[in-house]
Amino acid sequence: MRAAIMRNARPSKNQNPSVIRIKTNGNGANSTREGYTGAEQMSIEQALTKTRGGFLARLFGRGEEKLTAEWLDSLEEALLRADLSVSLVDPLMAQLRDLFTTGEVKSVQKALAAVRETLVAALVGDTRLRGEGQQPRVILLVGVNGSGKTTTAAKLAKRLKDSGERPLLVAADTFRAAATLQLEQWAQRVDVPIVSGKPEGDPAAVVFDAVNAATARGNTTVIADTAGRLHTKGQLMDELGKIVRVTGRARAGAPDEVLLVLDGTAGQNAIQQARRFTATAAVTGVVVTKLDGTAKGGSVFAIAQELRLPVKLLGVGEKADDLVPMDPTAFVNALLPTSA
Ligand SMILES: Nc1nc2c(ncn2[C@@H]2O[C@H](COP(=O)(O)OP(=O)(O)O)[C@@H](O)[C@H]2O)c(=O)[nH]1
Ligand SMILES: [Mg+2]
Repeated sequence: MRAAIMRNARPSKNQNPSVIRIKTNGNGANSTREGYTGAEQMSIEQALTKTRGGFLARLFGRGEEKLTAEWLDSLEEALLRADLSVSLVDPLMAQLRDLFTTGEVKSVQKALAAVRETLVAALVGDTRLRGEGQQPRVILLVGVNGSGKTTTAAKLAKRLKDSGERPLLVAADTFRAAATLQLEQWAQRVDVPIVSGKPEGDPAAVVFDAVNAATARGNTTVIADTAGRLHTKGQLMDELGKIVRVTGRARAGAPDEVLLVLDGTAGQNAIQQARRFTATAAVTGVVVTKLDGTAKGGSVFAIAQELRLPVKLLGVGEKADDLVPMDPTAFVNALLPTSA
């Protein structure tokens, strides 16, 4: 009963160790980004190098201050090539061209500030992890094979451990022995305890047992890695629904988060598969991985907009520390730097 009540309460801003807040000077354009650690800031800027370098950087390299119709054309092209969705870019460009025509926006700098503002607003929702204070908090990772679930589970466990939590990993992919082994190796590497299911066992039962184990052992957050499944395979999708239901029997209101892990190199294609997952598993947030390997980092905005879900975490490499929380302003500033 208590858990059910707490689930509806909004987590307090200051209690969440994984909350990253940044200070802005009011217009959002010149954030000091004090909320990110130096390493996180470097990670996100580095990860977006390809997206930025491909097309967006050209917009900054000209030393051009006065806004021109040609500059607006190249802006539009650059945004679309970075895989921002047409549904986001079209109204933004229409508005900018209006402001240009009426003379309200005369400089490149002002135009870019408007772009940044729109992009920050496009990253909808609360990007903090839910379930803070639950005992234990339960996070399920879902998605297709190869999207980065197992790696993300390990990275997230490390982040939480580094922030003073006591995470517990769960290998709920009982279909493939290799999958369990992979997470066990990660668990060892990041030095976090793990509960593994028996081969061919019922994944829902594994998560159920793990939540009970966490309650008994005092683990603060349970992170369950589930089997990769094709969004087109009905049976496996049903099983995901079962995992979610059974988890709720181990702790009322659980899972607190069902994070859909999407491969950032798939760009906007990831949105199609995502829809099947959101229909089945009450997805609460998104992790976009492999941002370091793509020039399509703009798809993060398309994903957030089209799915109306917050992108909460970003995978920026293959190592244990290569996971950063989403901070909309810092993310946008890394994509569209405030100076060349
Ligand atoms: N470059 C890069 N590779 C990643 C990232 N996340 C995962 N990977 C790689 O993607 C591959 C699939 O990851 P895995 O976690 O096994 O995916 P799963 O099948 O969804 O569990 C592995 O080779 C990972 O190292 C990331 O953020 N950046
Ligand atoms: Mg896996």
